[in-house]
Amino acid sequence: MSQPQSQPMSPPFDGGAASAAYRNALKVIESVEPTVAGAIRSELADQRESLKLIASENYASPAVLLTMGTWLSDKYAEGTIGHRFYAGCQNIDTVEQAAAEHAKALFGAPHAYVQPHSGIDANLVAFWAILAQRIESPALAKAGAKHVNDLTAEDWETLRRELGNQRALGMSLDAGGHLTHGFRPNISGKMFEQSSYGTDPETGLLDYAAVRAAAREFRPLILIAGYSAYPRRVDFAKMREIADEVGAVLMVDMAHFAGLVAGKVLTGDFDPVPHAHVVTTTTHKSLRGPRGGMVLCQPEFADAVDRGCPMVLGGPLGQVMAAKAVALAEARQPAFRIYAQAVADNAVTLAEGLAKRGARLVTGGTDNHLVLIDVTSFGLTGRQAESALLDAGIVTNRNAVPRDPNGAWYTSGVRIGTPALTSRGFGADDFDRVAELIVDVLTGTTPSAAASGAASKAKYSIAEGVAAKTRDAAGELLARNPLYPGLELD
Ligand code: DSN
Repeated sequence: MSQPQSQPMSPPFDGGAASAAYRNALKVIESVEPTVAGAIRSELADQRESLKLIASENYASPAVLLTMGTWLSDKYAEGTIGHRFYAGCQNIDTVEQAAAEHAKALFGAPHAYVQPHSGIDANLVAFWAILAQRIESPALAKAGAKHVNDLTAEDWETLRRELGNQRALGMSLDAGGHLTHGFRPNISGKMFEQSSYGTDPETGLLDYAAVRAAAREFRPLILIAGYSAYPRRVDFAKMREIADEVGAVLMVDMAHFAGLVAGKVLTGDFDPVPHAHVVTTTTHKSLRGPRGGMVLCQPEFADAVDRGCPMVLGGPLGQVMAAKAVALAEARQPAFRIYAQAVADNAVTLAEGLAKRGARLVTGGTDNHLVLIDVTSFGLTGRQAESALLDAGIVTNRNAVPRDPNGAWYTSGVRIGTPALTSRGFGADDFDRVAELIVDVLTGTTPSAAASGAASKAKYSIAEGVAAKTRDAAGELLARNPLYPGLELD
């Protein structure tokens, strides 16, 4: 018998139907590889039993998850809608078109490309599209050639040098920028000469005058905005003004806050879509879709973006594009706006709950979905804090803070976000209690006196009983806000 959905912040689903679907699916998987079936069961139990505060994670709906387990996976479909390198792609065309149309309508974007397999892939597509539109096309026109294969050896050599000699300006990693925004360990840092803008040392906030000064001096081809650990809104109208002033393309990576854009929490100057030339995102974070990426762009970049596969992407994943269509359809429902507002409101409650109990927060608070605690105020490194919280059933991730003395591995911060627990139905009182539990654990944790060298940044001990008491309290919160209520595997 189907059970009513009691999870206010998630799309409604029929618990009985979902239970039957997963029980049968697990039976089929178990008959071939029981280890995998066991891990699938165990992952659901783990997710149900922990306070998931990783800012980049969420819980997709059963409709989204089930869409991925289908034979749309078995089709090759390189190319784009209606222009494939393989025959028989009509159903892939249908799902790709549906996802693209939903994305355009949801975000008010002139063009959407839904093939990227991840955020890194989306950024790579964007980089190459910008290079193609701004560097390659003019070079072809100058040489009177239609295609790169028509260039002389000399013109080809010149073009390759130009493609490899461009500049990108992005937010520095310790200020909350992302590795794929031109940093050396990532391919983007090898493609571009990179420079960074940071945040104000006093306030921790983006300093637009400093961004303008950096852009004027560095003259990048691409000004990259967006972040994965900055707890504030960004004024994209201002970023576009800066880009225009220096003739740069404004690319915004909204992977973290796409759900807040979709849910109209970030609007006007804070909505990147009307201001940026190209916007990239993942689909699985605050947007609550399947694991994957997407590019939105102005019409002038559409042709180049649509060449993402096979330019830098392997064959599109039909089952994931279909799941993106389902998730985007969910995000177009009025309920998603309520969810997105709750994500932002809950982040404020969490920040206030932490701050009033003595935690030091980067920028002093939040106006998006995440909070960054500077755990040196508890005498800990990010690594120690992350591990101690995990011992107590609270899943977070360590993260650098601006000008971090402990570097990117041990770090001085812990990043926490509200999208996942808000999907479970956590409200203001719950998040205030979560703040209390986090502070209890951090206050009860001390660096290990016995450790020396690098180990002194990793080892810690927790006061007797704190982890167990926190687990019990977390268990109560989780029981009040069940994950996928009505979905039973046995
Ligand atoms: N891994 C994502 C995050 O946690 O922010 C971004 O790459």
